[in-house]
Amino acid sequence: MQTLNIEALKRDFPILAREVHEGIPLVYLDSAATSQKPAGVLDAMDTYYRRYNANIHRGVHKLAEEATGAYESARERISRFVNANQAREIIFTRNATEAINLVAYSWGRKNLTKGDLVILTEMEHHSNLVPWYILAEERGIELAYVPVTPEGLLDLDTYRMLLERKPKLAAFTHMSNVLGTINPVREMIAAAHAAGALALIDGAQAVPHLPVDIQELDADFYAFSSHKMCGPTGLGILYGKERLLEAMPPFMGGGDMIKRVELGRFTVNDLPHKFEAGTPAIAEVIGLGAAVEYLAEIGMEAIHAHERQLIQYALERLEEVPGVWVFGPEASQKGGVAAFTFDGVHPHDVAEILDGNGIAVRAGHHCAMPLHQKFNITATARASFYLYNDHRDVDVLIEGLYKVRKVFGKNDKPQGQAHG
Ligand code: 7TS
Repeated sequence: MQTLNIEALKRDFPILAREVHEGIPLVYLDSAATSQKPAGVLDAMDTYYRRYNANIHRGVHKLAEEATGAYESARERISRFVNANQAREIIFTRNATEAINLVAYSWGRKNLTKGDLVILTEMEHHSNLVPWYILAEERGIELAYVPVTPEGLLDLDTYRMLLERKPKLAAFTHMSNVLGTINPVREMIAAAHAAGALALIDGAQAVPHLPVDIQELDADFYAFSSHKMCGPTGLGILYGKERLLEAMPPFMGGGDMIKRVELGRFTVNDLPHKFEAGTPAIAEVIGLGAAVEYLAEIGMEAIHAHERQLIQYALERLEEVPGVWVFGPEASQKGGVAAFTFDGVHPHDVAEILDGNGIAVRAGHHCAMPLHQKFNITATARASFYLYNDHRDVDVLIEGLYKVRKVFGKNDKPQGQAHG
């Protein structure tokens, strides 16, 4: 496999050339929150607005025809990128959150009743917790959680025990946005199926970073977000198996999702339009089409391999910094995410000092409050990597963390003390 030329890749992303705080080069380590966008994506959206902006599926005029063609061919490309069986199984939503909500509202309300069990995990992002809490309150369904081990892995023995209780659905993340843990989703999906349950996968952190083959995984539902994979904001994707989507009632009503409307009644449109009410994010879909083309050309295997060696290097270097405690498993079991605490310094202060040095990291609970509670902390600072980061970016982060120590008067401690 070819190694990536990161210097050249960085040039694909115009924003990475900018400076912050008057002359400090930007080091962007917040891609788990949102990725930067390559020029090809910006150009694709710009061209749509400049050359063929029109609403889709409605007009017969030239621009409408071009816009519809570009929108639907982007769907085809996105479908191939994750190896869905067919493009009609790819539904466009606003984000991964809405994709999961779509399943909870449409599939959940049709198929779940009082006493039914849904399995979640302790490492979920709020967007794969709260929709199920809402449904539990409304329907009286029961929720159970696969625990996270101290190493930051899912406790699969407990998962198997919970499956013996014949749940209707197991919904879990492919990769944790805090621990970076890459879960054994193929095995977990197979186990769910053997127990008679469906499996919904939150792939918001996986699709941008790993080769994902939805048919090989045999996922029933799979949700992800455009903006974390070099695409624009305002666009999420729900993959669903055709027979499941066909049997589900619409999520929202309005234009495009109908075949015919009379006063007082309507007939539902075919997939995927049945779940895409109203004018969709046309430019964004076209932008994501360009993003997956860009990622596919570089190769997801190469991106994953690059991030794996980068996180390994980052974990080694973070261990050197006294007082830093990184959460999650070892590099071989995780993607490019390092969430950490810093003895005696609040994560927000860590992030602020790093920002002063041009380094963008995130601090807080990262929308995974139950996971932080599990580890008895309220917040972490998080550095997250993508294809455009390199060893130099890690080195700048480490230099920044030594500056944090200095600001907090920790220069005097001998190295190697109290780190995790
Ligand atoms: N699932 C996971 C695993 C995520 O990391 C995120 C966003 C979502 C779902 C929701 O995605 P959205 O596009 O619908 O917002 N995660 C983060 C994060 O870690 N920091 O900011 C957003």
